[in-house]
Amino acid sequence: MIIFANQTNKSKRMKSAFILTLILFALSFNSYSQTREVIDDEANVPEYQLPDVLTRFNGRKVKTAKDWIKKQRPEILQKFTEEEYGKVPGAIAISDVKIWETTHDVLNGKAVRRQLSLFFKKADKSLEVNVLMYLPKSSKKIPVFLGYNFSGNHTILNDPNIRLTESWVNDNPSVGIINNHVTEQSRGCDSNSWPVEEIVKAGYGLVTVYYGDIDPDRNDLSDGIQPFLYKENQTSPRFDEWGSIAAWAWGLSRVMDYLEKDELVDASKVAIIGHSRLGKAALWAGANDERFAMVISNESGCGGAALSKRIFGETIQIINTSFPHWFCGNFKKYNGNEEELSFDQHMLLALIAPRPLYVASAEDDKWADPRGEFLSAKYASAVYKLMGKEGLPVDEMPEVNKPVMGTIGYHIRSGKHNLTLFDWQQYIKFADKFFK
Ligand code: GTR
Repeated sequence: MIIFANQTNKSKRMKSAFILTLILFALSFNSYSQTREVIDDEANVPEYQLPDVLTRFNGRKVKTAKDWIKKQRPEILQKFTEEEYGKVPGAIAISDVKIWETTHDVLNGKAVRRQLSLFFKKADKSLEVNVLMYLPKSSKKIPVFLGYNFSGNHTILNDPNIRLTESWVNDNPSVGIINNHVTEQSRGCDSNSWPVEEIVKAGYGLVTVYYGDIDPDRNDLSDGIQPFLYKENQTSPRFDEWGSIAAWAWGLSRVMDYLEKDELVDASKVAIIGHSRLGKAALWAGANDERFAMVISNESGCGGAALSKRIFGETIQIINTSFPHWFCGNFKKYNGNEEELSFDQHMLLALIAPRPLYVASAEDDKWADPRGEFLSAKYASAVYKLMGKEGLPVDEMPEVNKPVMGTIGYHIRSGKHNLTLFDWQQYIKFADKFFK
């Protein structure tokens, strides 16, 4: 059962009493949360209260689009920044761009392949970010999907011309990723998730980057982009400073800085897409950077589209324990303590409004809580409506493999946690609806 929290003074007083009780409880007993089992049965979901996206933290109601834009939106963005993902403590711009190639007759003469590197430099530090683009041949500027890949640009297609990343990569010996480095063997190993020909045929470009070029996905606070902004003697981000998800989101914005200057790309039509942890990064990038015209979250789950207060599948405690580097330090205080959150992920989705947003789940991906992802999209819709857009066109979760598309799109597909051709086909349709 969901109850919307109403921030009246009385409820605030009750809340304080409740917090005190909770603290005392936590001190005197071994916290229930520490031993809490993973819930994957709807019948066992505990009752929870969601904050209303149109009620401000001071209790006032948001009644107009102007109030949303001027007051509520910045306050919500600030909460997520300080309490969950962490702030970027300064600015770093692209130092150099090196275009390695622009080849006009790839994919049987239908596409252009461009490869380039963005360089970031500060004092003795330097970071190279490889960008791979496939675009349909055209005299016009092309709308694109921009998304991170998991193991290197060369994994999305078996094309011997794609440059290999030299960054640290998660080991996967079965495809030839050994000692945290890619080899020739891993070319095309993730091509099932990247239907490049279909994307190009539909009139879209694909721009992809290996996320580890921005920040390798390991709990090492000395690599990646964050150290570029450490103050003297600082060795890790402060409690309210960027974790890896915020770093990856930052990276998407820097790629956008480049795309705005690329003569082949229509930068007013860039859809950012991400699967799983990269879906979390895409949502956070979309919330922060309104230049992204569309945001697509593929099974982003906990810390992405799924509600945190709804305890189902992965929880804050689990994610913060498995991946301590993903979120900012402040987010750890919500481990097993979700009721203390003054916000939830439907408010993150609302930050995308009024831009088109697609949230996708998979039936067998209970870990990401499909229903929690759907409800989040549903409760974000209030902001879309306030801004004169449809939001999600349904109130109840649609059947499996029956996508729905308002200004918010949603589907739950059959099968496992993955980015599939079916998912892409829906994203292309969704993009057609708004970009063509
Ligand atoms: C899981 C993690 C999820 C999700 C996933 C992925 O291990 O628990 O939150 O991000 O990884 O990125 O594939």
